[in-house]
Amino acid sequence: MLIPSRNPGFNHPHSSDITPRAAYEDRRQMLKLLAGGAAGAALASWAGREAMAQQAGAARPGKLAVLAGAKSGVAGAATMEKLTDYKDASTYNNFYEFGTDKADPARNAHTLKTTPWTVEIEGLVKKPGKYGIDDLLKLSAQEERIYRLRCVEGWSMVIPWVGYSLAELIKRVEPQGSAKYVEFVTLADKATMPYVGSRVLDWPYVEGLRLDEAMHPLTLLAFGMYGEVLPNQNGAPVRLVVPWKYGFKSAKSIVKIRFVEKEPGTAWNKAAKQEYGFYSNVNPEVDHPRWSQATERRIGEDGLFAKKRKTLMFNGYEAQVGQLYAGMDLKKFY
Ligand SMILES: Nc1nc2c(c(=O)[nH]1)N[C@H]1C(S)=C(S)[C@@H](COP(=O)(O)O)O[C@H]1N2
Ligand SMILES: [Mo]
Repeated sequence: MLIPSRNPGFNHPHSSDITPRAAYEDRRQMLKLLAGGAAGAALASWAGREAMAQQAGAARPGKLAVLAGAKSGVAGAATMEKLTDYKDASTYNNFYEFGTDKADPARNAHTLKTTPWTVEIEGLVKKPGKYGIDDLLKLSAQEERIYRLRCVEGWSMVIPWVGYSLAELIKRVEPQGSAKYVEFVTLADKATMPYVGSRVLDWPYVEGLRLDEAMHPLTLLAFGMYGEVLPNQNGAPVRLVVPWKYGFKSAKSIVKIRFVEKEPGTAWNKAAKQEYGFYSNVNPEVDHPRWSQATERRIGEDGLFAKKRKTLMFNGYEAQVGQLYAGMDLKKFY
């Protein structure tokens, strides 16, 4: 099994180095040394992904300059899982502002204007304010972290995200004692987002976390993936990645982070309350009302007719996040 570390305390699955191209070279070196077994398979996948990345080269958005010199870490167990090809991760997306088909965001999101960009911090904090995207990028050292993203629809990917723990930002703005939840508001711009205004969802797309979930070190404020800035369709210039929750909790293209006392409404909960709860932890034991959540299909690896792989409790991050839900009835708080 490949799941995160059993270490006491906390240990992210992040990469051994971060300078974009060099990181991949380093990892390939490391994996060569380990060649054979799982490491051999992983090496093959890295090589394959690199080849794919080269083919897709023209469409790539460019390097995340701020990554150079970012702090290094230790490769976690999750890095042994095959990475999803960049091409799949950037062409099979959910970003309803740009359409409801998986191919729509890659086709349509070129209109998203990511500069200038500001993220407003408001609500129950001692230091509210506006952060330009560059200041936000520099607020803390960037890391590469390889996280699974598991969509409620039953597919998953493994993506090397780049960013830092949201907790770094939260500590900076000093939540007041009354702040219990964090609400994430994303861009809703009719001029550049063709589906904003359509009736599929109530716009803007909003999401929320309990303050302790938002503060958990696994919760990533992401600016890049595969060592480069996020493609628009993946939520440029800044998004959340909450790896133990269904993909829809990972809000894209965030413009506001608001600290509140009461549980905030969320886009999918408003759209279909019985189907999508506030918590939305990945849980193979709690079915979606219309389908099972026990298995998943890994994009790019598991063909449509292949046997599906088992979905793991909290998407495999139970050792790290299980404690957040101790004593809660997860069927009730789905
Ligand atoms: N603003 C916004 N964020 C969003 C969505 C969306 O439609 N709008 N879709 C969510 C869903 S359902 C998933 S599965 C993930 C997909 O992220 P990815 O395209 O980078 O894989 O983004 C989430 N964040
Ligand atoms: Mo999703």
